[in-house]
Amino acid sequence: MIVAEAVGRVLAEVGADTAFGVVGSGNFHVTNALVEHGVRFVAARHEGGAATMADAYARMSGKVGIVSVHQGPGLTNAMTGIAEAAKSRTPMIVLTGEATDVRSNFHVDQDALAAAVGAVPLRVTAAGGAVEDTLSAYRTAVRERRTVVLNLPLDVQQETVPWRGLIGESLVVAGAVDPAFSTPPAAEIDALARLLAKARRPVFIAGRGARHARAELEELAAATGALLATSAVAKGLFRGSPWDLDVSGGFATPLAAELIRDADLVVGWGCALNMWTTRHGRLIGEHTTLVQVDVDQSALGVHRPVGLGLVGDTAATARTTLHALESTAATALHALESTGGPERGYRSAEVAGRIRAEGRWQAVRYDDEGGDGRIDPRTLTIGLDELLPAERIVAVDSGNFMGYPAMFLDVPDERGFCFTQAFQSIGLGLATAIGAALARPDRLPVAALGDGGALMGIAEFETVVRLGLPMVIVVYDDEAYGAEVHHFGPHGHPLGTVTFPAADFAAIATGYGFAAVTVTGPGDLAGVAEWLKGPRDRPLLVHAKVTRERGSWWLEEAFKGH
Ligand SMILES: Cc1ncc(C[n+]2csc(CCOP(=O)(O)OP(=O)(O)O)c2C)c(N)n1
Ligand SMILES: [Mg+2]
Repeated sequence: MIVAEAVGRVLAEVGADTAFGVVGSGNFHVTNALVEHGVRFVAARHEGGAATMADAYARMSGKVGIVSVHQGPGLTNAMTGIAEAAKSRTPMIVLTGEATDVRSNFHVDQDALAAAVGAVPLRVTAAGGAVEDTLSAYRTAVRERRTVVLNLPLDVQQETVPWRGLIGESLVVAGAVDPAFSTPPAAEIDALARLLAKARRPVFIAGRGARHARAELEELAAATGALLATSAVAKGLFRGSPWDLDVSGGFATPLAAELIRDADLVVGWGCALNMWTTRHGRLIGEHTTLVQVDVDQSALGVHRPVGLGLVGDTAATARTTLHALESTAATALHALESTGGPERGYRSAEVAGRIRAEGRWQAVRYDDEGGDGRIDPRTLTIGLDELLPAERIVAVDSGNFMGYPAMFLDVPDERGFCFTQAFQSIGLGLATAIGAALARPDRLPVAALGDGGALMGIAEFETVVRLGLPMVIVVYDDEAYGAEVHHFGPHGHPLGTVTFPAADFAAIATGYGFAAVTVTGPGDLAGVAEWLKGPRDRPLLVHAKVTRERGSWWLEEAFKGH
């Protein structure tokens, strides 16, 4: 077989099950090999879409994301999505053809491109090493949680390679010692146990690195009376717990912000504790002890100085800390018991009551500002939250509007929310929803987009229809790059470069084969209810003309970070 086929076959045999891409001559054979060996191939209409779909698929399925692109422009088109995946440490492999002859039109320095955005450039350099090079890419992606660009030089792709099977090599992959299951040294576990035993108002904030650790964190939190919160990328992790404060940071409810600010101990679990999650540090009280647990030593204390930093897997560390607490019964448990039964730590009847009453954004009072053919985005999103089935998977693009769906749409768990915002790019939301939808076909996919992001990613409208996804796309249309309008408008700057004439999204979507509803007031949501009744054989686009007088307050936060 030729090298291109061997590469595809190796990835299929080690467990890749879905690949996303745009096929050209330089990745034709490798893509066909993937398909021949049982991998589902999803054709995107733009490589940027393909990369983000694979990223979202990996995040929501727990499997390695696979992308396949043509050399040169195929790869440059994919770069924004690759940057997002690399920043998010998504295990992903980008298979790309490579023109090594500098006189080729397709030639560009692909290693430099990959390295520039934090991806790992690797290459199949000769037929003899094709299998091992591919396995090495897979290992790097999985074990180090990296996004790998695997260059497939066109001449090497055509060389023949005998297929000897993967017996020895696949064992190497499967038997890999995963650093993710490491625990910190006993002295550090004891230090954390002591802090928890002493704390009166502990709060856990779980991030991306704790999305597999719900059970362990809930047990430790129950034993120590901690309240539970997440960063935006882990939204939904503690859904259903009476102690769930939902997202910490810019999207936090006033109650969550108050309770986190009043904590005497905050433990970040696999969470960067960055400016978003801590509101530039304002959610961390002056006398609060901050602890951070992360698999990556280099992540400790990067955004906030921490009193204690532990290197270890979040689930394993939580489990070991609980054992330490239980086994030092004389000291630690005594302290725990003295806080008294159900009123343990931060878990009082009063706090429970307040979380029940004010713990969700839907319960926070506001004055509806809709009218004159425009709907208040809060009213729109609360209305959708009530209508859409609870089994949903929500993807959110970037922009002024983004907090509304992130705050007012509940999700069933951490695999119900896909937030590709590490690079803060607009235009990734729709592809994110497609990748997420394919990872969780049991859930209704919801893509929340601004008009700017929707038009940037519109190439994938056709993909949604072609794949038959029962998706709801909500366009929060203010006929502008609202983020810029609200940032610069108050200072009297001209806004002609960031405002646009009205676009008829319902007509555009109908042209692609969508069902469409235009929403100018709450009554129009009846059209959404109608579509939900079935048969849902076409996706639905909700064109919401939203109020636009005012910028959102989380946007103010965002611009402080520039
Ligand atoms: C790829 C990219 N280009 C430009 C920006 C700068 N930017 C941030 S928000 C925004 C406006 C987005 O407009 P829209 O999708 O309509 O959302 P809105 O802000 O109006 O709610 C722009 C241009 C960006 N973040 N990413
Ligand atoms: Mg807009």
